[in-house]
Amino acid sequence: PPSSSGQRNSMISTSNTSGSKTISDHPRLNMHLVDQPELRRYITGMRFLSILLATIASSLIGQTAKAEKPNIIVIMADDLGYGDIGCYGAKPENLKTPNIDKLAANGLQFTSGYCSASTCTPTRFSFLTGKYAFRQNNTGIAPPNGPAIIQPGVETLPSLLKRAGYATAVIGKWHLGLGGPSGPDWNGELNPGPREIGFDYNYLLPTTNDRVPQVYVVNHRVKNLDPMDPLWVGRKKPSADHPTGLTHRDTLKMDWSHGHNSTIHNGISRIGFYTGGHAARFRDEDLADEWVKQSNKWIETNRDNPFFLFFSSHDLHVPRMPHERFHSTSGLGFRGDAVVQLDWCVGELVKTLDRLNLSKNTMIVFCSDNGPVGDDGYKDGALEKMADHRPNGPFSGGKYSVLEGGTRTPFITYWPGKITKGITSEIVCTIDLAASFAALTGVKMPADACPDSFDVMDALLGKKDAKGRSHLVQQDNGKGGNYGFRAGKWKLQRHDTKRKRNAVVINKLTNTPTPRFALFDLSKDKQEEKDIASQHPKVLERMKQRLQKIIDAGRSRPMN
Ligand code: NG6
Ligand code: CA
Repeated sequence: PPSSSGQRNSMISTSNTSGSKTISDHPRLNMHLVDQPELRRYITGMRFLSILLATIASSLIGQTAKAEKPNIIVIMADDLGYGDIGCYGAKPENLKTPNIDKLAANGLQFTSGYCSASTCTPTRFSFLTGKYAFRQNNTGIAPPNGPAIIQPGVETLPSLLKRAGYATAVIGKWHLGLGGPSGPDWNGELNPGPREIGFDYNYLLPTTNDRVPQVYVVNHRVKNLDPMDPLWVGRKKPSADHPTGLTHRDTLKMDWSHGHNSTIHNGISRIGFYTGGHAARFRDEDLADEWVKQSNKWIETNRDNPFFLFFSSHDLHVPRMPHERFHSTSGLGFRGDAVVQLDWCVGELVKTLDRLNLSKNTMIVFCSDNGPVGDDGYKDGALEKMADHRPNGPFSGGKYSVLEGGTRTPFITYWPGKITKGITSEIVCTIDLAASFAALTGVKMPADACPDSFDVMDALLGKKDAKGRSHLVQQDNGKGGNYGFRAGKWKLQRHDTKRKRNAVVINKLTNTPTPRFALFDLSKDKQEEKDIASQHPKVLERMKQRLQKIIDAGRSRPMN
């Protein structure tokens, strides 16, 4: 398991801005012996011109020398916990993740790498916009018919990268809504969507696979939709005889445990109802293969561009139904098998980069959208088969919680030859990728863009003495709920709504009452079990105020 202290040894050399003298320093232009007015005007004009040229030249040199344009792949796992990966402490007898471990061994592994929320939609919103999701309505877990959450015109990670000349794509789970205020027009144009906020191409699962419908959205359309069999998606049972997880429970190949008892597809009942679109429907088992296939194709097509691929895996979200060849490959049932499938995907993407000779010019970020969960609505044996596996590693809590396990997740950067290998305890978050990649690629960010995204690129590259963030707000779901606030070793919990410690994760089902504010010292208490607020009233007060200030200010990225 990784040590908590950073251990970086060598420094990465990046090309430096040119310190050469500008042409206005040339001695010949500094003559002062000329008397003739014409010649003087001429010289003054020349001097002005030369200064102008020098300024342009130096700014151009500065930009090209500083900006690097590697290909970028962000692999975001779904519901993957800190302890679910070999290099983060998963025991091999439970789970083997050789491909992800290889990324870490040849890259940089973060022990304080975070996503910004403990559910999917808010983390993804923040990852793309660089803005804390608690600042905006409508950022809680998106329903099947939810409209686009990120509005066209908002600066996003892909829109910034497009300005740097990148080809951009998202392949995989979306869960950020599609269409105008009335929601997606499933049989027509699904607009706005990813293409309106900076992606050139999308190949999506619209929400989550436990929500209807099970169809791919390619650019603005449902793929393979037969107009004679239109797709209908709704919240109410469409007819009295429509089979559901309640009426046809005995036909299910995976039973539900809570919710998830509406329309049945592929032997699994879901959240929400749908009819039609039969030719467009996919099998759960084929999702990962399809996304790898489409990603490989897209990478190959764009091999000569700088490209940005958001590979948005559905593993290990429920329903956990990996391809048959992965069944029983972990010791942990479907949940573990889905991790093995995820690891396979990572291996395939790396293979493609190697095959196309792109590895040395591609930076990969591997991360998760929230912490782990055991039973998330299906009886897939996750809890029963957990044995001594600890999906949240040394932390407590997981998905839905502001405890560390909710947002502290695997976070690995990989760029052969560029990243200083090792393990680091610097704090970084998926919300920082927008500002960090903008800085790397030399794109200037408008002052009001990505208000909570910090440029931590040097820390992501493992540069010597580079610092990550000094503080981070963690949240559970949507606007105004519960917060975690980490600053150094201190962690403040603020419960505005639930007033419960939500640790319904994994082995123990604790949902105990909590005070509105609680304070923990993470250096001694990773589990956040000992509230020391009363011993440290000044720290408590300072932390409360800092958090409130960040909430009120509407931004936390310094103006520059
Ligand atoms: C919850 C679902 C859960 C999961 C989650 C979203 C029920 C009872 N629970 O409402 O199964 O779908 O939403 O997960 O329906 S997330 O990772 O996309 O945020
Ligand atoms: Ca998730």
